[in-house]
Amino acid sequence: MTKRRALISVSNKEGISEFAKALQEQGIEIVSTGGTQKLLKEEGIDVVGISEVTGFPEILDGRVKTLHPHVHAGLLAVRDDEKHQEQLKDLNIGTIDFVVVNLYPFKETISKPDVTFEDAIENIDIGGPTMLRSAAKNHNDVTVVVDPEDYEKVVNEIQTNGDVSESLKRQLAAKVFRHTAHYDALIAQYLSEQVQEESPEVFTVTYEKKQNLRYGENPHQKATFYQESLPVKASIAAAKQLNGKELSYNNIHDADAALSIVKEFDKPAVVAVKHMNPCGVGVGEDIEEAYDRTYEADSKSIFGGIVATNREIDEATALKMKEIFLEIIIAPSFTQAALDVLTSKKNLRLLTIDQTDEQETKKQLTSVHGGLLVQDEDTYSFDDATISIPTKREPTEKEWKDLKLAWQVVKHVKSNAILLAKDQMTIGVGAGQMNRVGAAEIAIEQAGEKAQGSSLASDAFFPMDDTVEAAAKAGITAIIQPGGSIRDEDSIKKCDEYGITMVFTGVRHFKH
Ligand code: 93A
Repeated sequence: MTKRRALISVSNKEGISEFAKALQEQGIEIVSTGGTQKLLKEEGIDVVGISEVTGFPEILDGRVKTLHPHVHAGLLAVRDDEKHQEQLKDLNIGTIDFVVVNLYPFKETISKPDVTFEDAIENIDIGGPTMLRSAAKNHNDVTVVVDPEDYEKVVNEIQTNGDVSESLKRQLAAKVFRHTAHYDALIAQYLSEQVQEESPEVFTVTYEKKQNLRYGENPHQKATFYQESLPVKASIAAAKQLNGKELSYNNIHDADAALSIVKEFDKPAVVAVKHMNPCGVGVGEDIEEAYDRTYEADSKSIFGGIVATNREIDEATALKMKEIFLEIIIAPSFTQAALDVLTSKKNLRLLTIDQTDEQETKKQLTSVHGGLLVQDEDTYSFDDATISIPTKREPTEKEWKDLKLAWQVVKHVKSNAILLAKDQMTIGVGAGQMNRVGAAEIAIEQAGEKAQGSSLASDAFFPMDDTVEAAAKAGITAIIQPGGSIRDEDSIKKCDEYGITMVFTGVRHFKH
């Protein structure tokens, strides 16, 4: 039997010497490319240079080193196919039984803040994926290892059984195609961004596992959290957990929602979220005042909620937060004194998320059975250019402040959504109703007495004037909504009748 051969060509050289030594001890001959060969030789391993195999030098600054029939025929030949074996013999090509390859660090390169386009391009590995693919296609006869984590497994099987089992070979091949697909998807993403390709003919995205989750939305559903390969700093995927139990599926989803809302505000703001909807939002001169308002907004629903803020949490606020049961607190940072207070609750999850990131418009992905919906994120908040006031009365300064807050938050409430705000906090939220006036009734009922003198936001236009009627009865004095219904005139008339001021935004915020 001819000596088995392993071709080793790695960028990440971690653990490679030990692995090569172990293969050599099993009587396997090692073949390597320049850098890998040099390192293995220094470690005292006998290595045949790739040029000896191909009969060709490494050329074009290493762009062509393994792209040769002596390599690829050696990988792709089917061992029990007589014709294949005859051809190899005629051409004096030897088989390669192991391929150990990991690729030029493309992701690491494009992650560098000062990366040049040329540098990115140079780090697109061509020869490596080609070998990986050849070997993985022929995994019946070839063992292919792309992940240093698998070295030990492979060595163990060879030491125990003399060879690698069929099942491990197949697992390794599947891993290779996942790996090369991921690698190519990153390149596709990078280049598409460079040329600003919108809505391409195929949509390539790729994610990496962040963590296994205990379960999904419910305990009988399996779940995993995958993060973008280059996660945005100001995202739940980039959160640092300082305290508390591991995050659950619902925690991650809700925390993401809370973060989106709090990012709407420049002034100190605190948001409480329950089941993907805000139950309280407060804005203040400092975090403590903002928290007081958030709590007062709905002191019942905040129980068990997810709270996010855009300011450092201080001791005074922490002491108040500690009083009630919260699932998660998210902030850019905590003072040491605040941490001392909050970490006394062992299970309370504390997350820091850097919120200073410049955010470009991100794509939002929603899976449907059999497909994927892709849209730009709804980043629109307030634009004087599209705003008009069709009623006789204009909002007062105080009404403007509450209208703006209501409009910034209603966008994040499941449609149909009606939200009431007063004194820089939400006081009533009607979420996810199948008719608009139904959502208004819920918000008004929740606000109770507080509805008097409050402002109302609606995520979409009023199909008829019944919401204005309900608002007037509750003592609401200002309304903000997109406008654009064929019955707008009815609503305007009704507003004027009751002295309500109404703002048309010209933009709607459905959220399904
Ligand atoms: O430049 S390449 O695309 N052309 C090739 O023919 C080739 N063969 C192996 N890159 C190629 N490789 C890559 O070189 C491997 O995937 C590995 O990442 C790296 C190892 O090079 P060295 O052994 O010289 O450090």
